[in-house]
Amino acid sequence: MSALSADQVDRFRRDGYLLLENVIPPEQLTRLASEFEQWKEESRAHSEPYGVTQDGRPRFDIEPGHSRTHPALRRIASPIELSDTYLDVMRSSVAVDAVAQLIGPNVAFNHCKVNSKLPGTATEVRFHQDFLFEPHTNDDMIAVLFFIDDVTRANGPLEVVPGSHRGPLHEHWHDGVFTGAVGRDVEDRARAAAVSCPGPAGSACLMHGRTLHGSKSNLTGETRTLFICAYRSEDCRPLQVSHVPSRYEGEIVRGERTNRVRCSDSEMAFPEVPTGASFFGQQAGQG
Ligand SMILES: O=C(O)CCC(=O)C(=O)O
Repeated sequence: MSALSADQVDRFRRDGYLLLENVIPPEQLTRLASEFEQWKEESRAHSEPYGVTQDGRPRFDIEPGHSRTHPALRRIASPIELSDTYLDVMRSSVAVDAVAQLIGPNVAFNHCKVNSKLPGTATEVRFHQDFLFEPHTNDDMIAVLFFIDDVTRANGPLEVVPGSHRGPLHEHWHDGVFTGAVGRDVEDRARAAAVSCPGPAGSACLMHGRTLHGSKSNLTGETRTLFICAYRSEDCRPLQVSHVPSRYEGEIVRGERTNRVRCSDSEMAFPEVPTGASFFGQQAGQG
C-alpha cells in the first residue's frame, strides 16, 4: 500500500509541504523524548557549545543565556551518531516511505539534527530555503520534521510559504556575507504569505528543499523539539561538503544505488556557501 494518497501527493506538489499525523509510534516517541530530556539534563553541566561532530565542530549548541538552572540546548547535530532510536527513525519511519513516493524510488539520507526551543528561549529562525545551504545537482530534496512534542501556534511552529518551492531561489548573501536568510524585502512578503504547521507530537511535516520557511521563538512554557532529517533522490548529488556532516551521509534508505547523476533542466544558481555557515547562528536560518 502507498504511504500517501493521490490527494496528499497532489497537495505536496502544489504546496511544497505536507503534514502527516501519527507517524511515530507511541513507544518510539517516548524514547525519542526521554533521550532528548537526558541530553537536556547533561547540557546543564556546560557553559559553551560542546561535543564534537565529524568535522570537529560542537555537536551540542546552546543559546546565549543558557545556565545550569535555565538550560537552553537548542541544537544537536547528527544525533543518529549517538542514538539507535534516532537512527531507527531516520531509516525506518513511514515518513521515509512517503519521501520515496514523492522523489524516489531511490532515496539517500543527507543529514539530520535536533532543533529544540525550550521554554523561555529566544531562538527564532529567519526565512530561508534549505537548498541554498546545500546546493545539489537537482532539487529532489525533502526534509522531514518529526514532532517530538506537540507543536502549537504559540511555541514556535514551522512557518512555510505554500507554493514557494515552485518559485525562485532567493539570495542568501547580503553585503558579501552568507546570512542563511533571505533579504528583508523577501522576508516581509514571506511573513505575509506564510502559514504555520502545528500538530500533535508524533506528526511529521514533509518539506521540499526549495520551500521558503522560518519560525518564531517559543512564547510558552512548553518545549518544542523537532528531529529533522533531510533526504535526496539518489540521482541528486551534493555540490559541496555537507553543512551537517554525518557518517551516514549518502546511505540509501529506500530503493537502490544506481550511481546515475541527473542534473536539473531548469537554470539554478549554485552560490558558494562556506561550510557550516550560520549553522550555529542564533537568528539566521539553519538550512
Ligand atoms: O526549527 C525550526 O523551527 C525550523 C527549522 C529549519 O528551518 C531548518 O532546519 O531549516
